[in-house]
Amino acid sequence: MTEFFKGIPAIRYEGPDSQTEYAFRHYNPDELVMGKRMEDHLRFAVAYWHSFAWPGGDPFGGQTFERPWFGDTIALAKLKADVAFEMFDILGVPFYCFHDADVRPEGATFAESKRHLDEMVDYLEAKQASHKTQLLWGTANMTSHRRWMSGAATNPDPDVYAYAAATVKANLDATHRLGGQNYVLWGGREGYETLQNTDLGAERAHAGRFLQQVVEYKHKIGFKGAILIEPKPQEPSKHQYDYDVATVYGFLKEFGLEREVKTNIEQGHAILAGHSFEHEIALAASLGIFGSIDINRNDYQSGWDTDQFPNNHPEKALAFYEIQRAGGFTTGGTNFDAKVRRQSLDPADLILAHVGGMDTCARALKCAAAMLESDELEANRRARYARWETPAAKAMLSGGLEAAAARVTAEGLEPQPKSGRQERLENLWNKYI
Ligand code: XUL
Ligand code: CO
Repeated sequence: MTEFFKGIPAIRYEGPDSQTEYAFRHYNPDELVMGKRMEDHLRFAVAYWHSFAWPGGDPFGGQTFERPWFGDTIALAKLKADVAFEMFDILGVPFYCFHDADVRPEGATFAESKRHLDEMVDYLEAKQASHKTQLLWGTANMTSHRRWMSGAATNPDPDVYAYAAATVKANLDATHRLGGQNYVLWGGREGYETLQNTDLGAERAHAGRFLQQVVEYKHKIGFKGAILIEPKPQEPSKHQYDYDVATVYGFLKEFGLEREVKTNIEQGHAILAGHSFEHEIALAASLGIFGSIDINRNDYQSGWDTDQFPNNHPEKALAFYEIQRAGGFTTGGTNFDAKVRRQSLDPADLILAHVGGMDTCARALKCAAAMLESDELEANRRARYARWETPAAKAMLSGGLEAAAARVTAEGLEPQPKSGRQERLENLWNKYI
């Protein structure tokens, strides 16, 4: 045991009336929700980067956190892993996620970085063997180092494309070895700062071919997990090619990958794109590309990607409702791609941020499940579209425009508008919150 979380107990479910700070009030892993354990529904994951690698900087100031594992040696990377697994144990989370740069020191060359990654993958493999927590997804950090400043697969320099290929190959191999259930690609620098120096067509073509190569390699090594794209409209780039779910779907179709690649949807990114989180989830589900979620929210006023822990269960219930309507997670899960605020210096802050986030999601899941089980909302939705089940309506979709048009005079159609019942349905929803 390290000293870092000394004195902090393992968190247990104590129910909504618990007066203990270190307790779950809603997250009860074994409780059955719609016939399935809550832990198996939510599939929580801790993000290694924000909890253990982020120093607390913002655009106006640098590091605020002082962690005993900060530094660029393998010994410190192992200490970081020790502390990370201590936190996973305290929280009882089933999963974690990491980028290469979070778990290993950067080397002077690619070969040295790769040696460091291999050594840390050995270490993480041993940790996973002796702990409950397993890998939800792995990924590569192709945004932080200056070599990526003009993009990874979309870089104007083909040598950087090669470096990106080597980096993703190494990380996919590592994820495969650690039994990861997904591999995520988030293209923070796959976009542009100014169109005036950018060949947008070439960059998109390179990104498409790159993704095909990733999928080909996944099949070659027998990786059974899902490949996930994480949409985001901007930040750090002014414009990112994986703007939102709809844009990603068009991109996947263009490169023949819509049956191979799904999405990891982040609430904060949905907000930046001008959508709600539940819209992005519902759209991905309807397109057959829903994979996983990053549950961190943004501040609605600041307009930045603030990566805050969820603390608003009515809002999250809308998201979990769409996830449950879509049949729930398969390989995906609920990742806290969230960081404590830079003034939250204490080890306890890290633990309690996750406790609050897990409780918020658990409460949201229970509301969503109760609403679904009652069928009240779904019955209304079915009734609203019921006339599409009639033969005349179905025939219109298989026939042409003229046949559909002919119905108007042949049947003397004069459609009478009906209430959308929005306020009544919102009141209904509030009954379950
Ligand atoms: C950045 C972001 C990433 C991805 C993984 O906004 O969300 O941390 O989740 O690279
Ligand atoms: Co994310």
